[in-house]
Amino acid sequence: MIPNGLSTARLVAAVTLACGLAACRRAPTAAPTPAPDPSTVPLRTQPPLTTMGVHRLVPVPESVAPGSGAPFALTAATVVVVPVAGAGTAADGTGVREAARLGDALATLLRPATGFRIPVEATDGAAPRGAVVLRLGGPAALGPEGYELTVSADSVRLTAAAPAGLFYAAQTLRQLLPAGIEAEQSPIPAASAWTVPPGRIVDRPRFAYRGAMLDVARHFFTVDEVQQYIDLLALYKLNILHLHLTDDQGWRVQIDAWPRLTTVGGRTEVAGRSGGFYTKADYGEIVRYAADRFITVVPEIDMPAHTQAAIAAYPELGCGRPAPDTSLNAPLPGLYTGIHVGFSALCPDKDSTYQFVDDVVRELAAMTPGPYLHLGGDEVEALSHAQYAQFIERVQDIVARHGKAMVGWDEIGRARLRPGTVAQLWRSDTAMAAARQGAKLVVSPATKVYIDMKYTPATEVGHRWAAFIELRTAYDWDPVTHFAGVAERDVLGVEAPLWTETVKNITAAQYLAVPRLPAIAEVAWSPPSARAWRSFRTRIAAHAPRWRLLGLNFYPSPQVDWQP
Ligand code: TNX
Repeated sequence: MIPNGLSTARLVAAVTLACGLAACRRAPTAAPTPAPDPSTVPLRTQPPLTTMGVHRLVPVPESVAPGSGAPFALTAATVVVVPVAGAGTAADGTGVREAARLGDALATLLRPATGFRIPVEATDGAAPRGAVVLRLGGPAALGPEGYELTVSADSVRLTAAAPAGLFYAAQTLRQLLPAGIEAEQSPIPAASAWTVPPGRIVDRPRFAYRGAMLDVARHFFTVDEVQQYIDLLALYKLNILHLHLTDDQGWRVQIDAWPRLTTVGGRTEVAGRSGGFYTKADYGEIVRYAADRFITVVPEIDMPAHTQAAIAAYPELGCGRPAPDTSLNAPLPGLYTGIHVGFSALCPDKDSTYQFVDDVVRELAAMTPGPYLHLGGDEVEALSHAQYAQFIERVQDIVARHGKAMVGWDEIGRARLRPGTVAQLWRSDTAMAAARQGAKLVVSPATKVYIDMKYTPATEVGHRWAAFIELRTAYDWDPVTHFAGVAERDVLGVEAPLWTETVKNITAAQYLAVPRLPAIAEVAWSPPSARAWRSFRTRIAAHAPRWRLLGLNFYPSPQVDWQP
């Protein structure tokens, strides 16, 4: 599905066009701009909200009820309070520890811009006036991720039945404050500016699986860059980071039993630039950083196709077919640096292939706390139907033996699926074949959520094979009604893949992800009755000042009247 003759040279230059001062901070390839004199840079302030409403909230909550009375104000006297006794505190203390950790994280978020001390206090008594209170023990009906956020002049109360809900309540509180809250130093001299309007939000997600995929195989992304991507997911209440760890162009995760996968297979990337890989410690660091933000890592080792990097490292894994000529500076025989797909395949007829898969799955399962391992299964051109089906059936059994559920791209619907296997829909009817076998679907239609697609013919970075995807296209669809024959119960959730053939660095990734990823996060989180494009386009407009302060590059879609 990849067009030939892609002009990689022209791609990233375009990305920096929309990149303001703060947005360029982390961009290694951005053209150097002379540092401006801080005294001449106007301070951008976003006024506080005066009534509670959906104004700036993305994803839009299930219910928002404005209150009467004065707003809550963060002041030099504000404390964050975590109750340690009373209803709902887990007997084993983990709940209290998690609430305390989240209290610390919230205070850490509020301190730099406000300049207030904001101590965190564990208490078994009543919270003092003016406190921000995080309490576990809300009604079970809120579910594992829901929350209530109640704001009055006296206090802000974040309540949830489980820790993830407290985290999401804090993200909502963050968005109710002026964007200046994201600043490293106070941009707002008047303390009275840090107010939150009175009212009550009750909120919980529509889908349990709300994901984003980052392809670190076509271009490698460092641990720090992946963490920046995780921060973006967390702000919009996404809870799955699918890492596409291997492909023809690179193998990016250490496997002790097969060391050449990374020492050889990780050496390069698209266009012959030097690649990279994650050691087990690196991978663990990503998993922990994500988990602290209630994000589960779903690692993908794509097979049987998309495996040229592994075959270059261990030629016996293939059936002896030569790799296509790679005109773009491959540094070693067999390493592929082009962007064709479908040509490579693990040899499905040798038992040694399944020993390899078993080793990889065993090591990957051991370093992955989440329930899913993604084994790809897409775009196989080199095998017969029978070979493909037999391969998928055998590797599913291997994943199950190592205690995980397998996810595969929708083509796996052509094989016999085990109960619990998940199919990721991207384009084809084979997703329905999977659903008919009882598989749950992760919905990723290429024409809506492939955020490696260009926004318009004029945006240079990205592909165009599936569609041009402007912001409204990414927003205005429903994951259930969009597909004939799919019911709400078939859908586990929604995921936005970012393939990186054209994406050389995190600045380019952000340009493609923002604002589409927040739009897709709302598709995954919010009830259909609360969603509407006209509302979304005004709400998302208020996020631009926040992105600038966060140093996030974004595409300033002309469909939105962005706030300065
Ligand atoms: C199709 S979608 C692919 C990827 C490419 C992508 C580019 C899918 C399962 N496979 O290998 O990177 O198109 O848009």
